[in-house]
Amino acid sequence: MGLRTPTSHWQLQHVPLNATKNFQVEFEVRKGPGNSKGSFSIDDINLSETECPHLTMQMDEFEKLEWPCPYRQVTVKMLDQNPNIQLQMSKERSLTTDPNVASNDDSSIAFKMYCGFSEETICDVSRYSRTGTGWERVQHVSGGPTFDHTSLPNGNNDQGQGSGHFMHASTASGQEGDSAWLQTQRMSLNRECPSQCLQFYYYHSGNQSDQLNIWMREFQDEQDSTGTLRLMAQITGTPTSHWQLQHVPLNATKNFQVEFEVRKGPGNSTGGFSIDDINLSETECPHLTMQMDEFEKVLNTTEFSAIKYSRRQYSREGYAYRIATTFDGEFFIMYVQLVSGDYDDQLEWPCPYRQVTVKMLDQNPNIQLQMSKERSLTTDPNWNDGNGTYYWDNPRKIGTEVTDEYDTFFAGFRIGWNNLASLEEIQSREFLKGGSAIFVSSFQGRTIALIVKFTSVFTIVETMLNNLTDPFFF
Ligand SMILES: [Ca+2]
Repeated sequence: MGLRTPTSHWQLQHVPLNATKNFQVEFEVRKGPGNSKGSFSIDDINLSETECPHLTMQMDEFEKLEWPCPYRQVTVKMLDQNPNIQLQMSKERSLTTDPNVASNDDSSIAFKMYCGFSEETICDVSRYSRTGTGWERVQHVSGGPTFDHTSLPNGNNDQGQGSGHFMHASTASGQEGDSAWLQTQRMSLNRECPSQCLQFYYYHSGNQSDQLNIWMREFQDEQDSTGTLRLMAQITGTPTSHWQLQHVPLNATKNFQVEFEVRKGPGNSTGGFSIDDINLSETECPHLTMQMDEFEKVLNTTEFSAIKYSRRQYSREGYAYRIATTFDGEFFIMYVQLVSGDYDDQLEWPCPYRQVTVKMLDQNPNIQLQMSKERSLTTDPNWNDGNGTYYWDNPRKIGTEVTDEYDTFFAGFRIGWNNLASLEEIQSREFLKGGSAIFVSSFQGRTIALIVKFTSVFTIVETMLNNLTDPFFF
């Protein structure tokens, strides 16, 4: 490629190479016929095995366009111009274009429903039960919870404001098998590739044999009043002492509604199930969630070196991994760690170019108002210690055997970000809510980047690709 127009600032330039054999890069400065008082200078060369941003490439053919632009993800990043792209820590925000949003609506993600049960109309959800008291809109329950989730305070103050409402289905009376149903309105699908995420908080103060079942009812057409019911998730077992975040991927292909069923088990109960802050959106659910209750107390009472691990989880392709967090006295540190799993012999090693994202969740009840702390990296299969150990290699080969409360497996290197957020930042928004912190992560295939050079002071980057960011390991 050729560069001609003189500049008054250093300019960022991307050049896609598409090499298929071993290669070298050469820079040639060739004097033209005109007079010159200066020269060409270059600095901060980065060469990486990633795709270049789109706007520097020739686009041979565009997709046929639809208007209003339907459900495309746009990410705007204010670029950290650290010369080494592996050390960049850019600030980034995303939205999904919603073709149904009118100009007086500032919704920013593909969105269907939020309900914190603050209004008596309870967001037009309907409830029925054949026996028992069914779902009730309440402010507290004697068996717990004492407060709703929406108005739980930030920080480590466990005392709620006590003003909010939630939905509760008691299992304290009645017979085994009694059930209470709560159903949303019928939702219509807007996008061709269906992927919806139901998110809500629940509190379980019943017997461990009681169940909260989450059903999805899909309808063939407008005339279909019965639909087809599918069980999407079941919560049962040990009661909780905090509101718990739950994600349920739905993947509906037809118009649908969500139904929450509380079914009484054989044991005695002094409470039941409660739900609050339901969000239903046309996005993929995060793959892995780690909730740490009484988080600030943990910070105040344990050694900083104590690392908390999530349970092992599988990516869609079958890579097993877990996330971990710790606090160094000033900053929160997040790690991702490949671990051995059931599909290791069918996978490519070292794990090539998969995007891993970890997020410390802003627990604002309405997901449209959240400003979460997020970091991503791309697994580089060539990254090694110089002595033949590849950091993203099969954990059975390079890892050590560990046992957590569920399983025994091999764990590879912990690779992470040492400044996810400061304690001050964590306390400033709703990262701690009722004393709980929540971390989510995803692990997926390579995605595509778009970069727009805007001015020489700020570089605005639209990207869906994140470069390896400040990795380190112990
Ligand atoms: Ca509420």
